[in-house]
Amino acid sequence: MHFFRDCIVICNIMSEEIERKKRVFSAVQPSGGLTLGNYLGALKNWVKMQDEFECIYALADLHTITVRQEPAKMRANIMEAYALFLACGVDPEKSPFFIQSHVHTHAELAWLLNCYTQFGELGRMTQFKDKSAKHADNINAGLFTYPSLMAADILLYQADMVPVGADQKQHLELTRDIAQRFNGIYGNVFKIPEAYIPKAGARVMSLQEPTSKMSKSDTNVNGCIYVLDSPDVIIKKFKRAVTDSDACVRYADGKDGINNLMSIYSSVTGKSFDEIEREFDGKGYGDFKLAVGEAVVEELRPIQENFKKLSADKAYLQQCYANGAELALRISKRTLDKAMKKIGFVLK
Ligand code: ATP
Ligand code: LTN
Repeated sequence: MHFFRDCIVICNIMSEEIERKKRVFSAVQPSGGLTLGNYLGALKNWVKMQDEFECIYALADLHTITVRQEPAKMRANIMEAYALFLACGVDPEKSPFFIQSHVHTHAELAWLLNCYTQFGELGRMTQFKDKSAKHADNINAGLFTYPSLMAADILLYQADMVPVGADQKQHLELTRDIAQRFNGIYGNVFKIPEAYIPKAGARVMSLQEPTSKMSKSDTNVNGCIYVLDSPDVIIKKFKRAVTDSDACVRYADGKDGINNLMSIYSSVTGKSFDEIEREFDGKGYGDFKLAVGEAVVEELRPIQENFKKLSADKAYLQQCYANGAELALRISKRTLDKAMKKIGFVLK
């Protein structure tokens, strides 16, 4: 008798636990060389969120072909990114982690959403404007409709929260607008997701040009730290980081280089800006830059070691992404079917 009562209590607790957990979805493009910006702005949070939330993560490989890719390099980038994300702590046992092109519902819902997204809205996206300026010879329709595919990624999973760096906020807002428009016509089909933008690491800036974000497409290699850079290279890049003539480690307007280094140090060590200012009181920029470099090396060391082991085990990686895709398809197909039915398609 007690046994059955206990079972019911446990089941109730478990179902409350399942109901209470919010769902998180995020994706990153495997477009080569994960940067410290990607890691601190996105990935580190992915890992942290896994215990508190029900997380689903993806490599957005379909998004990468908005910019011309070399086939062999593209394949290598996808495999490297998959292993690297696991090495950073994405746990496929806790969070389905899949490759976007393996789950056909993404491209399908993206087409549907394209028909509920306005030309004017897409034209206002700053990423579109930036990327079309950068790739003036290839301003393709995919680059323009990129945000509808991103909206499909998110809305398929009825995600409550989407952890991204600050540069993706505008795309998230458009996703919400598209979802609200669709729901306004057809009833409650999509959950309206919230952006989750971490304070520390939200926008890691280039070490050479601290007014623009650290980016793998940066032409100055010293501006960008890669997660797989060797310790020597990392220290060298930090030593060369642009600062100012004030020679005082404090967070203030106009000190973009130092502000950026303080943000990086804070997000890696967990120290507040006040603590950092006290730690380097009376010390020069040379000491500070070295300390930031060393802290970053220590943060990345275990990741690099894990990466080496994981990338040698192709069978394991394959099993992880196949399982991830199977689960993702099961969840996303329900949303796609619901949306298609509401629009008026005849389902098989
Ligand atoms: P590109 O250099 O081509 O613009 P990217 O480095 O921005 O690419 P994305 O795939 O667009 O790479 O970004 C992956 C994730 O990393 C996103 O969540 C994005 O917000 C975050 N991110 C990218 N760069 C930074 C940065 N400098 N600081 C903080 N977060 C970043
Ligand atoms: N557009 C994003 C990558 C991305 C994404 C997503 C992020 C594709 N689909 C869904 C969050 C949710 C980028 O360029 N960083």
